[in-house]
Amino acid sequence: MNVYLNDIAFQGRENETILEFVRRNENRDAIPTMCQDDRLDNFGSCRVCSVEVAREKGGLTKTVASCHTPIFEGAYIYHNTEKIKRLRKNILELVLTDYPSDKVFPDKGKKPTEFQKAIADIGIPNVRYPQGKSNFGLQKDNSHPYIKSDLSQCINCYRCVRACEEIQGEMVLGMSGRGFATQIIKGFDSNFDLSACVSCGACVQTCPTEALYDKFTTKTLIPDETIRTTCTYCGVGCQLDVSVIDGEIRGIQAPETAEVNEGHTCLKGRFAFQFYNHPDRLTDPLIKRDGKFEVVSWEDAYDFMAKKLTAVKEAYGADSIGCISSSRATNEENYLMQKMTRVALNTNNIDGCARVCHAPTAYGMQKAFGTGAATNSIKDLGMTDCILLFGANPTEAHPVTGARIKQLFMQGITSIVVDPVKTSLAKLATYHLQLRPGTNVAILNMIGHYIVKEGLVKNEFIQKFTEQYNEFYQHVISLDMNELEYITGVSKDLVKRAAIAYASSNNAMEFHGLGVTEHFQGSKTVMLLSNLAMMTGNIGRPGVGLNPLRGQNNVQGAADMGVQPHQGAGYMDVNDPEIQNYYAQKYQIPEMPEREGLKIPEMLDAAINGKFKALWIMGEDTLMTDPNTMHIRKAMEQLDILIVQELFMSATAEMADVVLPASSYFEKNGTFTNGERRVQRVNKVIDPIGNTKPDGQMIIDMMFKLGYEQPTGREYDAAKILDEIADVIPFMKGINWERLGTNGLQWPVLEDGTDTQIIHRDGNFRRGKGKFHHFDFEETPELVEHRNKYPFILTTARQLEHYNAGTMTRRTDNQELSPMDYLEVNPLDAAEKDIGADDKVKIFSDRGSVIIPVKLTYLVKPGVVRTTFHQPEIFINMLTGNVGDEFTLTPEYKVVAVDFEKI
Ligand SMILES: Nc1nc2c(c(=O)[nH]1)N[C@H]1C(S)=C(S)[C@@H](COP(=O)(O)OP(=O)(O)OC[C@H]3O[C@@H](n4cnc5c(=O)[nH]c(N)nc54)[C@H](O)[C@@H]3O)O[C@H]1N2
Ligand SMILES: Nc1nc2c(c(=O)[nH]1)N[C@H]1C(S)=C(S)[C@@H](COP(=O)(O)OP(=O)(O)OC[C@H]3O[C@@H](n4cnc5c(=O)[nH]c(N)nc54)[C@H](O)[C@@H]3O)O[C@H]1N2
Ligand SMILES: [Mo]
Repeated sequence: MNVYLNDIAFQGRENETILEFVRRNENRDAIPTMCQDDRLDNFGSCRVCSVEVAREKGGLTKTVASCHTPIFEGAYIYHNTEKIKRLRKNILELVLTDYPSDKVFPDKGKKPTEFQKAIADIGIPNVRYPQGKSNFGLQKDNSHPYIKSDLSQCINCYRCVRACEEIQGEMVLGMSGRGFATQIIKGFDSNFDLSACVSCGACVQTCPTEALYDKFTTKTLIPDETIRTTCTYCGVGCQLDVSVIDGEIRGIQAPETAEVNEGHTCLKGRFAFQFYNHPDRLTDPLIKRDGKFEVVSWEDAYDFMAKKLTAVKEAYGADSIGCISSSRATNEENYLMQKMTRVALNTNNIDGCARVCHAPTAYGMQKAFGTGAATNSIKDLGMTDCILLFGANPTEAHPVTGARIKQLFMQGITSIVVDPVKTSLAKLATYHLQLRPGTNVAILNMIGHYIVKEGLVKNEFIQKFTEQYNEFYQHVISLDMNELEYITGVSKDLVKRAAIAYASSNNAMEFHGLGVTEHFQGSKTVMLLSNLAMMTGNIGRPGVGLNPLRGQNNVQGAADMGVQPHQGAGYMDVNDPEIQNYYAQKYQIPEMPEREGLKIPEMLDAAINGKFKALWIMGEDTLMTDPNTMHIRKAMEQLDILIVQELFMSATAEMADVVLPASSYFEKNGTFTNGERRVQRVNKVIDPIGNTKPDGQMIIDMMFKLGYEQPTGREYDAAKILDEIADVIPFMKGINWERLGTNGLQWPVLEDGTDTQIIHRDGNFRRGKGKFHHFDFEETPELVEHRNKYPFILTTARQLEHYNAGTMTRRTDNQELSPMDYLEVNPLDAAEKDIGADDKVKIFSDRGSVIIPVKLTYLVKPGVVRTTFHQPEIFINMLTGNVGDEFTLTPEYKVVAVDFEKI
């Protein structure tokens, strides 16, 4: 398309607006804007971006808002004529009439806001009108710990209102009043604290003035440096721009160029960074002597550990030692940790948090497809027309992905939520199957049955690319729907309609979470979810697939690196002698340990049985987050040595004999792999706090003490270790530090650097053919054994503000936003037990009891109670039990037989 800009011809692009065209061909500042933001729908209200357009050279011109006017063939655009300059000045004059005169220029030492920049670009007009705005000089809203407002600076551009709705999917911000009285409101009020704000900060980031700003005044800082890194919290893997002044972190923004988060992030990524220099940070190595921690030098700590570990190995054998690695740490550190365990401690006893999390996903998907990772990418949400969200709550746990899903739900996409809780997405879904916790296999058998019965299967795909469909077919077709309706508590008619909706969509995407995996039948559920995708041909192309919402920032990476007792780096079977040779050669050692290692619960059981003597934990608060606290405590007490690498004196660190102070992710280099297999750089932002070291450095130091010389040298150098990883793991062959650039690469990455957005494409399953499995529903032993005495089902999950053990988020203002874990109870159950809204209850299971405040809510059905596990004051895992997934031993945190009473 030929389009002329100031009479010079340029090529226009399909669907481009005049603003985009001019900015692309001239520069970003060519046209000033106020109400426009690339991430928002065009609004065209301020008209500062006006330009003149003619149909032919010298023809009559029309003045249009460039942000929402498309280019057309042969258009003649003039964006800086005298007429346009006058118009812009007139508009600006009107806006400035009601804008504080002392905010026209940036404050001393501050960066200009977008509006101040526009004022400078347009030129300051004479203001001829009297002030009219009624909220001038209104009190500032200081009610939210992070987000502040000063509405006298508001220019009514609506960007915050649109960002709240279009980016986050909340409708907290709005405009109220008319004429001069028009003003931003938060919920029904003028303050944030009583609103339903989720604190994502999108409004602050888009606001072109400081009408909305954050506690850290991030927008107007002039940093010494802005360093891009990857968020430390969940598996979405947001990119963050961290501003540093004088070696201190002063604020975080979400870069618009980030492929993963496109200029958005949640309150943890944006605001919850103050933990990094909190006075509670561990700064020196500690050794416990006579029950008390003493500060020691690194050398003394290492010597002590080496001596103890060697003694344990000599007395009880290498397999009496084990390590738990950290999904919070980098790939390079996880790689080193598993390598040290295998080459220097000579055991396969290495495990990680996937054990208590998504291990069934990895296991089940490997069985069905051959690879245990998400098949598609998050951006495929733009290409799907049906979302099945099964046992996941992404608006709390994966907020940026959750916000995208919420947008689609609000736009009316076919949506099915399977969850015992009426989550915020369940409320918006076309179908919400509110099943009894623990009955996933039953409901998936119902869904399978109806799809088969309605003839909605893709026979050609099944014939060509899969095996054992017939056995599955015979199984589901013969099931009794009335019985399963009774078991699940969900009407069979509703299940049928949801099944038909899923199977008759063109492209259906499945997402799942811990509501699937943290169950007795967790791995089986994953295999049945895989069946659904295969039987309807919803796999191997854009907009479909099976997409586990992986939890921790680097849980995918930790497993890739070999943090598993049965598979080494790159998922190769440690029991296979050929594989053992492969690793021995790569690691330059004579031989690898032969026997598959112990999983975390097996290590702990072995400790209680006196066979396991040394545990080394890097970045996991095992005592707080593993199930059945008293059992874990007992196991830890039996150990000869417990080593913990931590940022803080966590509950687990308190139990340790040696505590090694670790540098946080801000203080080191490396990579994290997000839930869509994307390996992204973690860039060091500041120097290590106190006397801390990166985990990778500690491990290299200890490898050396234990007699293994790491070939990349004595320094933890992430780029060099990444090269070693690329040499060992075939699907990471083409990865190196330089190539990762700013948006990372999704594995498999070929030698030439080509990466992969979708795996198992076109029926090419990694394992050859996709495999169907079939199972009967089985009641968990937890309920079979205990429900008579403990008739309620407790299910535990997460909340937006806090992250797992809460060691980090509790040391930020997030604690002010959410100070406590609550037990959510249905009002009918509460009434029966005479429990009121402000009461506390004692809740007990076969393992123990805790005291917890209640919250009455219809979000849970009668008979089910729910809570989170973030606050050590409550320590909810005192109640959880030892039942786990049959194949992976992943604990059943989601079904606990309990009872409770008012105290
Ligand atoms: N804010 C925040 N974000 C986090 C975390 C955090 O602690 N805080 N943790 C991170 C980690 S480690 C992980 S693994 C992810 C987890 O993220 P999610 O998988 O979303 O985790 P949960 O909230 O524990 O559980 C998900 C849902 O499963 C439902 N559920 C419970 N029982 C059943 C059942 O029997 N069937 C079905 N279908 N559903 C059930 C619950 O009601 C809940 O809504 O989040 C990550 N992100
Ligand atoms: N009841 C109940 N319990 C649960 C769950 C549930 O749903 N219900 N979910 C389970 C799940 S899915 C998971 S993944 C686990 C999570 O359990 P954990 O892995 O124990 O949880 P985190 O809080 O992420 O703990 C990681 C620890 O690492 C530290 N840390 C952070 N960064 C670094 C670093 O760079 N280096 C080092 N050395 N340390 C660091 C933090 O201070 C923190 O104490 O909890 C499980 N527990
Ligand atoms: Mo997790």
